[in-house]
Amino acid sequence: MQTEDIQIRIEDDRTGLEIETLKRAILDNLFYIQGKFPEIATLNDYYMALAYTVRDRLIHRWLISSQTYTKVQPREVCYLSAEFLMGPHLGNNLINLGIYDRMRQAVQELGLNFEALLEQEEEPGLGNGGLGRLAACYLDSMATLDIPSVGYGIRYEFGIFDQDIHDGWQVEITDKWLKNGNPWEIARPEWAFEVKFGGRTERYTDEKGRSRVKWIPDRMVQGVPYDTPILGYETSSTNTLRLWSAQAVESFDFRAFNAGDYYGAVGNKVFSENLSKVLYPNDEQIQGKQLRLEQQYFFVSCSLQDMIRTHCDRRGLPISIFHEKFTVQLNDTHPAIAVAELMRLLLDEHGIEWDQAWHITQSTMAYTNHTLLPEALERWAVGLFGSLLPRHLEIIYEINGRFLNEVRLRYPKDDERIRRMSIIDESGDRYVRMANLATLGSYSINGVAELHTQLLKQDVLHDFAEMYPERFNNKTNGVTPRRFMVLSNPRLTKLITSKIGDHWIRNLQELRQLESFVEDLEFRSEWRQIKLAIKRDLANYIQEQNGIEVNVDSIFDIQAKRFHEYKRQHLNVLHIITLYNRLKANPNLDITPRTFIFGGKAAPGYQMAKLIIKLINSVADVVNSDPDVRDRIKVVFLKDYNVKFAQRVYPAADLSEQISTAGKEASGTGNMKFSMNGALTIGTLDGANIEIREEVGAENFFLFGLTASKVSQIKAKGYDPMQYYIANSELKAAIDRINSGFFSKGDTALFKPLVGSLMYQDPYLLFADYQSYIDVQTQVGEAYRDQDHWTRMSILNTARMGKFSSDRSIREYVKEVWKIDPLKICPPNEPCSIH
Ligand code: B1N
Repeated sequence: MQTEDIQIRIEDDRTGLEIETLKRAILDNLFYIQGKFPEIATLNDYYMALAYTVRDRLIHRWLISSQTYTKVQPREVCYLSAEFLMGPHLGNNLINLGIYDRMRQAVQELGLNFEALLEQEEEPGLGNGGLGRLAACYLDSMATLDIPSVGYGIRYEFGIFDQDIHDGWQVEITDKWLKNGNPWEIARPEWAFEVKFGGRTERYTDEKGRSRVKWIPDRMVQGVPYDTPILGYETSSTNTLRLWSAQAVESFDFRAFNAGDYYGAVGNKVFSENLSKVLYPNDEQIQGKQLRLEQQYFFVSCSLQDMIRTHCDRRGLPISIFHEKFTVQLNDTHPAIAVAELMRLLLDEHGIEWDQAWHITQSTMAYTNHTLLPEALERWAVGLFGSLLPRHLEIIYEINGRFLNEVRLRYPKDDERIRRMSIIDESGDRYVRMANLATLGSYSINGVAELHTQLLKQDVLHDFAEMYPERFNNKTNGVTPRRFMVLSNPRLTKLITSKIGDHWIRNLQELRQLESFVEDLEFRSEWRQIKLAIKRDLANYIQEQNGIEVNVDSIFDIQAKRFHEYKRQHLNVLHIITLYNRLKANPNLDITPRTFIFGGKAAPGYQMAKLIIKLINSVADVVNSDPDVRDRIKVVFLKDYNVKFAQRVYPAADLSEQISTAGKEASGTGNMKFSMNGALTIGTLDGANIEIREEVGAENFFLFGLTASKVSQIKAKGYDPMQYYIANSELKAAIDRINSGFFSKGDTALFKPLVGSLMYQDPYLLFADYQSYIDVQTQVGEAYRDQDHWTRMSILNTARMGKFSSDRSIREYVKEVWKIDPLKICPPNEPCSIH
């Protein structure tokens, strides 16, 4: 059938947007999909019926989009990421469809609780933190900007663990997000691919007399794609998130079975299905586990095979122009094996010569680096790598050999440089350096904030930046205002829209117009009342969750992010203990009341991070029940921080804690979400904080601490935290308080590892930044007393955050990296002459 002949023109219960149609559709889906009648339907049945009602409306746009792509054959971007932290789909899809309020009314007219139905959705937590959530924001912006794109990743059966707190300690619980079914995905078993592992390679001569290589694996797995539609805001463009699920390959199974090896056959099934079982919950500290490399190769191979099939089979285009039609963005080095895999597919499966294959590969890949932390730089032991991917190791050696020859020509007799630039680290046990592979195989390499890109060029990839300066560029991160303002902060959205219209939602720079309302007394009062109402909601949640009563007039001082020593949650704790000590010494001290709120997960194997969580909870127990404190400070640890919960937290903050050691946080994205919602930031000159401060103005930002260059200077000189401890009586008192067992019921051993690390190493310079942090926190407390002035600063933060929309980031990628044209998709049921 000719695609031009297909007309999707239906106006019925699956497409209509009128309230009556929506109501009918929900009941219809309850009946025919859930197989329930209203009297016995559960909340989840209604959620599913509602979700299918929304999905039906997406599918129409999705199929039109995919038909258009098939017809127009545009250049496409494939965003390869081991993590997509999507968060709940329902609310976001309603916003993007433009039917949020209408659907709420439809649901209410059916006698159902709309908020409860939204709450019912299990979030797909297929990511650790910022990196995975960035991928999700970018999918939203690519669809919104009509950029043909696919997100490729892994359909983990278990996402990031749920966090519980027992006796102050983090306890991990398996995340069974699929238990009630996932209405947003469609399995496509007919489009599965096979992925090979292990075995050996063999040389042979093909029919044209050329020497070729064949890979004879010893295991095989099937990747089945599960597709989720990604609709843009106020557009019909609907792209695909395609996640691969691992399954046993039948034929492979049977071979062992026929030979009588029943256990071997079942073993292969177990191996296969383990592949996509669970997300590695470590952010920024790699473990070098074989299963992780298997996961990476699995989804990369499926994704590249999928692109090639679309290109060659579906579109009938020659493989030689693959890079003209596809560009691949590598989300950190997790998918960096794509460089070797595309080479293998081109050389071994398509019989292309090396030079052309390398040209295609290098014109296809682009690499985003997300961290400079040495413990997060991926490297694989050569032995492990070769036993799992023998052919890829050969290809990597060949890439490396040719590359190092070039380096030798360019920098004769510079053996040190050769050693540093080699893809293979040979300084001890041999490792494959994935950052070097990704960099060499890519036409573009970018960092995620100005400072980060600068440090990347100066430090980790210095030699590469010197040799190929034109390939390096910065793309400061951004976040989607649809989820992180419109959906999560409806009150503020309504106020803003009443003043400046709603164009800011797709063009965030228009928030600047709010500046002209800063002098408007009425506006400031409304702004303040909204913040207060949101804080009340969070206070109720805290009461429910933790049984702690908090004062909504106190400063809501929030640090919500993964736990890591470089993020310095324990510096925040030192401030709390300092205030506590002051109150103990002087119970009548007049301080601005504060509620310290923490949220975040620690990697299950990261003992120090877990101990910091325990410390927060221990300090909370003491402070919250000490009559001397008289409610002037409260400490709250909210468990199980995830996207759903984050949406509740950002709008409620007065103060956003962005206090990483300068030079360590590549960008941060929570910093943007807080500030957009009118929180003020207390922060270091790190990551995107620097650019946020530039935008909102130094007078609307609480800056403290050492700069990145000062940090490296101090470290180079030999940093001695003990000197700060001795010289600073308040710092000493805070540390001694922990050491004495005061927060641990007399147990002086409990926090020893933490206190010891600070006193004798302090790798993240908490002691060096302590006094500056305390001083600026004092200024925060004073500033908050002038509510009117604080409100002005809050408004100006929101008004000046336009730069940090992920739409801006994606526009930059489109123009400077991908060079893709937008492609408008016709709205359903409308005559349309775009193509
Ligand atoms: O990526 C975010 C940045 O905003 C953050 O500053 C950065 O810390 C974060 C290994 C990572 N970098 N590296 C990771 C995640 C998982 C994993 O297994 C590393 N996450 C970041 C978005 O650019």
